[in-house]
Amino acid sequence: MMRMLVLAGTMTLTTTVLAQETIKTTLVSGPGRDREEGPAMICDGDISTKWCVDEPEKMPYIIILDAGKPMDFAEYGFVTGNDTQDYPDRNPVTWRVSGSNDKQNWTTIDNQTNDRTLRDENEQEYRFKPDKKGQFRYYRFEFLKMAGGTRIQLSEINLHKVARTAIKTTFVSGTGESGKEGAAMANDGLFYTKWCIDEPGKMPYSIVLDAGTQTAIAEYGLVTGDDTHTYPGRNPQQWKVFGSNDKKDWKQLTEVRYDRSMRDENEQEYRFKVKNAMPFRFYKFEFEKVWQDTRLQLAEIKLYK
Ligand SMILES: [Ca+2]
Repeated sequence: MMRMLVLAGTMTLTTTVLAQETIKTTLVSGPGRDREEGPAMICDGDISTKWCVDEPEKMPYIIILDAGKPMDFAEYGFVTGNDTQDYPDRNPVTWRVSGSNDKQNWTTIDNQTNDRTLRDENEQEYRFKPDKKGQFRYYRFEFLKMAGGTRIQLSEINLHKVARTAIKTTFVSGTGESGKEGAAMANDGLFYTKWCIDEPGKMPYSIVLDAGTQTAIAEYGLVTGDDTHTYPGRNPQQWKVFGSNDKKDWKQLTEVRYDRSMRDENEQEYRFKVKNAMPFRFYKFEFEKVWQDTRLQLAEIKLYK
């Protein structure tokens, strides 16, 4: 009972800390309906509501947000809609971000052209670091092109004060851990070395990483191998992530089934969120299924706080 209470307390604390890292904004203007699926839904703090508009004559679609006072941010995040998986191609691929203090003189702080970072997943956040920073009260997002067609949908635009930072981890153990393509290669910091294993009798393939101190991870990244494009089907399809402080008691943090977001590309990182993040020192990944047969390969596994 006592233990449950402690865990619940930690979870609340983590949520609060994360919430404070996001700047509260209000909508100044944007195209679309007044209420449901209107532009105000982009900054209501609720990822289950979204801004969704298809009015080609109004393109580029321009959203202006008010941060209340001049301030800068480390990263901005686009959160996909609640049904983006069923209705793909509504994510932006080309956009520009600008800042202003009078809504007339705008300074461009970021430009993305044909960027395919956003995937057709529901309610997932993708974060970007702007090229420039400045103290601005107003931020303008101009969406010039979507993945397909003229309809855009996003559930939130977040301005984050603190950037995600990678945690320095050390390798503890893993399936097939020795050798040139052993599990340790997924934690050597190099994208051109990889963990590559095909031993069906040892599935699920597991790897344990040490974060050094108890650290809550908000996200983790899986990096595809250096020849995944030539040898497709080696990306994981189903896996679980666990946390522990003693390498004995493992608490399951997240489970991914039938992941379709990782593509057969070389040395590409795909980020995944951890819901209910809690501080742990050790993290274990168990890969239960790969896309084709039984060979798994990953160049790196990265943890972010
Ligand atoms: Ca590596």
